[in-house]
Amino acid sequence: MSNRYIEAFVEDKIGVIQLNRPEVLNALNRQMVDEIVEKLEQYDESEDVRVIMIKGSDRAFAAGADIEEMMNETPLTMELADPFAVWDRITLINKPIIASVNGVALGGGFELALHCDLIVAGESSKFGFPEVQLGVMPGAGGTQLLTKAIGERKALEWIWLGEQMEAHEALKLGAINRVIADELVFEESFRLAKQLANQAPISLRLIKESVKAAKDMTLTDGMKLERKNFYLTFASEDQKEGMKAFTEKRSPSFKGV
Ligand code: CO8
Repeated sequence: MSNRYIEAFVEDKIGVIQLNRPEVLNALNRQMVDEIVEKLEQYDESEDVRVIMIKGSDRAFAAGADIEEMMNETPLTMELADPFAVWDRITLINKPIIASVNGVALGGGFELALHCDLIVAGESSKFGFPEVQLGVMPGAGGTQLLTKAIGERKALEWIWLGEQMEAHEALKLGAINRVIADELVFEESFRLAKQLANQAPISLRLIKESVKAAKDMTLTDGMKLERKNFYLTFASEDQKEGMKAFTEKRSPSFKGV
């Protein structure tokens, strides 16, 4: 599939996806979501990529689902096409994903950011779920991911009111990771991505699996998974390299095997 609504490039082992539909503030139509998911999967498999970044434009990370595309749907057309099911594939990506947010991240745009592992945002960026004002509700994981991130009370208040929230407020609630001067967001996200790209890739992958599992597992099962994943790291050359480098008082060089 050739990409119409995104641009993509790899630099320093960082796979970047740039949402590119600025005339409608990166409103997410179905093809655009397909393109994003396919590129995420390509990066996840690529040996040239260790960390993935998703960015938008200065005005918008993404202003939500494409309202024009959606407005004439019926329950049956949606049930048959099941357009949001493709989002489940994002939860299967093993590599770290960083959302680099300038401008608005609303509705499906906020959901896309919440599907990322880390969110770095500009100081004037805004987050929210305006769906309630359209007579609908979040549909690509918003009620679940936001609630897991900030708890039921705050999530209900935010989604019920449908209001945009300032980045600093979102940071205080724990919905996002970092707030940066607007003009430095991409640079700082990229720096963070490079920091992660220097870590042992297998450790990053198993840490992601273990931390994500905490949402669904009992403590006992989660502890068991963590233990097994810890043991598994000892199958990697990077474990030998990491510990050897420590004893030799030098920086490790990790290969991802
Ligand atoms: N869909 C389609 N077009 C959009 C969208 C959108 N979500 N957002 C903005 N646009 C278009 C506008 O229609 C406008 O087009 P035109 O120039 O042709 O009139 C252009 O982008 C610029 O927008 P504005 O003129 O409105 O710019 P403002 O700076 O005045 O306002 C806002 C910016 C506040 C972001 C405003 O555009 C807005 O409120 N947008 C809609 C936000 C919204 O309601 N989002 C939720 C959509 S529903 C949803 O996301 C459901 C999620 C379900 C799962 C996700 C699946 C992908």
